Amino acid sequence: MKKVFSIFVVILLVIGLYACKEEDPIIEPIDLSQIYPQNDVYYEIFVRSFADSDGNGIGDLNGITQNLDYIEELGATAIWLMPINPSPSYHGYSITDYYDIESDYGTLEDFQNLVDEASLRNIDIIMDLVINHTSDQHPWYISALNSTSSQYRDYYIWNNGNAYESFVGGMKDLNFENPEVIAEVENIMSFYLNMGVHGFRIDAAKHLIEGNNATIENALLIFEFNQYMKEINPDSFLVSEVFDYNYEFLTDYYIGSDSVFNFNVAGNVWDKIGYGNNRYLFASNLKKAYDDFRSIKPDFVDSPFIGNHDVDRVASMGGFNTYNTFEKLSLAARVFLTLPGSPFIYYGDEIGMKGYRYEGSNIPGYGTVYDEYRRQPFLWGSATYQTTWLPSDGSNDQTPSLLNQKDDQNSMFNQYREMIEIRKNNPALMYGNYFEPYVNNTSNIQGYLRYFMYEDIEQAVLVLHNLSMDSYSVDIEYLEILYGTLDIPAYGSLIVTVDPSRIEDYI
Ligand SMILES: [Ca+2]
Ligand SMILES: [Ca+2]
Repeated sequence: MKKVFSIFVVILLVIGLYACKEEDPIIEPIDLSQIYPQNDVYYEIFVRSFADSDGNGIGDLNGITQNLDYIEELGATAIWLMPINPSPSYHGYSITDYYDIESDYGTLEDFQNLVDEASLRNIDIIMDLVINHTSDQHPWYISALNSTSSQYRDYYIWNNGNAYESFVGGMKDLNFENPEVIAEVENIMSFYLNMGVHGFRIDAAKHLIEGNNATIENALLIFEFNQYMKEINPDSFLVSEVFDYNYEFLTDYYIGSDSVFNFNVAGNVWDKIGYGNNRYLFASNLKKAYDDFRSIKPDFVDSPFIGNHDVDRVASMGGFNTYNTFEKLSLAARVFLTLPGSPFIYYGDEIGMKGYRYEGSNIPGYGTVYDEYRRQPFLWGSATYQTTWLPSDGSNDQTPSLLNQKDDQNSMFNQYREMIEIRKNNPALMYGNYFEPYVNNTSNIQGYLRYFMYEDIEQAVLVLHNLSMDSYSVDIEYLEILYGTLDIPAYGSLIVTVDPSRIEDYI
């Protein structure tokens, strides 16, 4: 009897489920962010300078966790954390332990908490993977230096008793001819992927292996690392840092990388928008690079940026720092936030912070500095999270703080926020890598068409930028204005949707 009753209940449940389905057909909207997990809007954070949670003046991981609200408000969907492992250097690019957290920044528990809290908000975290070299304080190196019979001796590259270094400052290159070194890197990757990290930025990718065939050998080494990553998480993301402004040196890295930082975009923005040189080449120069990447990897995910920790702040660069600074910076932001890929915003650029490199200057109360002032404390405008580890050099005395910018609709912060929102709301901007220069490009107006199709989602967006000091009126057929007006002011932009069946008219 009990069994018969159970079967009866099951039959009723099945009928009920079918009835529900027929009465109430639920069509789930397509979540493209799930289909394209490598497309994000990144926020690059130098932890020491971002947010201090415990009042010692040094930024830390809990400071980031406590400010995920801010990162969400800006609109970023992912974070790149500059190195967080223990290191004797202030910047962290010389690691002494790949499996622990720099004590200034917190603990592994704090890091797990950050990853978990970010994940609850659908914010991905990628880490700097600094594997070209270790610190000369790393136990591997100390052991290798002290004994030629050390099990770690072959982790490094020896020449007349000296370990090879690509960079100065106590950074000793690892030996990628040694399979044990490769296994160590894979261990590090799996350790953090298992904590929930979304992926890695491969630091100094072009230096991993040196020599005549370096490019192809590095690309293949990264391919091997990426294969390993994808076995753990198929949606993970690997972006290579190949510090070169010539796109031809970036392309081969698409053999193994999901993405490569597009130094070509940065160089063209600085040159054409900052200095105003050969403006008529802007969109066509970008296209050349995209087409080259596409030849290796048709579904490449680009990583454009206009500033990072290795260059002077864009606000301080020649061309930007002379006249119309605010207008040019806003334009540069609208450009790189409408290009294909996952744009990387360097913390502080969204509030127009300045920053320079000083060659060995002595700063009272700190000591000798080199690139610290490219990585200055974020200007919160309130003491709560302000970091104070680096004395002010006065370069940001005139820069409005975040607090001052939030309520000002025309502030740099709100321009970034608005552009990120437009990007995320328009699949032609956010996804895919379609990019074709606008048919009527001139020296003053540089535009491009972005197009995207997935199942029944299809969109075409025309983006026009006025690179000149004069206003410019355009007469175009469009469906909807997403940003700006047909009278494009000096250094302004116009972003419109157009009929996707007629894109040939615009390119
Ligand atoms: Ca702190
Ligand atoms: Ca190397």
